[in-house]
Amino acid sequence: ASSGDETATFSMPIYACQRRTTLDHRNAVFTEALSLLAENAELSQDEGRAVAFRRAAATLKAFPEPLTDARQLRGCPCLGQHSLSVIQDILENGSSREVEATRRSERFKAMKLLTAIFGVGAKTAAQWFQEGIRNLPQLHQSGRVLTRAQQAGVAHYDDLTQSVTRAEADTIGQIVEEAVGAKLPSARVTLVGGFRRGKLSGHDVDFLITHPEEGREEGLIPKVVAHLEARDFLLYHKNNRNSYTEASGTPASTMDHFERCFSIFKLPMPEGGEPHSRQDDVALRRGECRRWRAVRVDLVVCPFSQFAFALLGWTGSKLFERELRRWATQQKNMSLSSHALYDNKQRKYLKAATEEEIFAHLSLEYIPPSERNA
Ligand code: TTP
Ligand code: MN
Ligand code: MN
Ligand code: MN
Repeated sequence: ASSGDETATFSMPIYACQRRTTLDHRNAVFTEALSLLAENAELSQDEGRAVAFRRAAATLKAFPEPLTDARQLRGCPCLGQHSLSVIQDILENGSSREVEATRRSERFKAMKLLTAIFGVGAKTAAQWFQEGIRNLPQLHQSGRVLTRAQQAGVAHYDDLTQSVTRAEADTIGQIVEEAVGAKLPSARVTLVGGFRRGKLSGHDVDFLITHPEEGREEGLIPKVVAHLEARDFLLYHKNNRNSYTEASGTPASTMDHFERCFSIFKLPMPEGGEPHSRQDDVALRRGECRRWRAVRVDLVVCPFSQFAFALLGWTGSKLFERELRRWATQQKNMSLSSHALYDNKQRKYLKAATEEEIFAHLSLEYIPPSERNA
């Protein structure tokens, strides 16, 4: 129906898992502003607000044209009063006062800096901030006792706050494949996380490992870790055993129960390459040859029958995953996790060998990884 003005109303599905969201889009100014507010809410442990801003940002990532007038947004889902006022502010003034004030605030800056330490979450950082700690020297002076993870996080802070390139991810992929192949031939290693969605850089590298004969994958992590350690590829690791059973499985939870390893790799740098970090410069001036950098790596092992669910769950984005679970619960009366899909009405688990089958069980159009960048 004609509405008497030029802005065509176009309809966008409500759930991000119903939409195709590519890495590049037309509204970065708006999505970056809303993402900063989401991040600030996460740092304040206000999950509800964070999700609201993440959903609003995702709506704009999927918006097909540059936004020049708020009226273009009629019919778009997940834009609450707060997000709309931020958008309006940017349209009128080129930036949002709230966003810029947050960006400059002492709390936001310090919380970002502290949570960038591996092993430090919002809760710990808030406590430190409360005690007056704003940066690494102050953390050091405070004499706080750090966990083993945090000690590693501080020691490799410069490297770990520098993004990982696709080339580095591929090099680590070769190292992981060699180690896995040595311990369990014909096991399969799949690059997941942001790099599977086509990102050109990331904060870490994620791998999913499985074996076509179910059961053979059990206990693989400690063996792979020993292999990597013997070759001096690990600066830090923390292994977790598989703790999943169908009975124990609150099936729709965010955390999964796979055998896994959160690690920091010692990645050799190509000879003659540029020194990467300040630590490198210092080492080189001392005459030490320190041609490596620290990189966060997640290794996850799953039983073959859960592979499709684990692949879908570990590919992300985090909002896309959240929306898939919300869709499953609200629209299908099903519970989706990285282990399984349970149909509450039929009271049975629905099997799937591929991601395509999971989307089909959920009555969703298949969305490939490169279009899950919500
Ligand atoms: P991340 O590595 O945190 O995120 P990312 O790879 O999308 O982005 P980045 O480039 O910053 O690394 O998580 C990857 C996926 O793994 C994400 O969809 C959430 C999922 N995941 C789980 O399913 N369970 C977990 O316990 C964790 C830590 C992540
Ligand atoms: Mn952190
Ligand atoms: Mn990742
Ligand atoms: Mn990860």
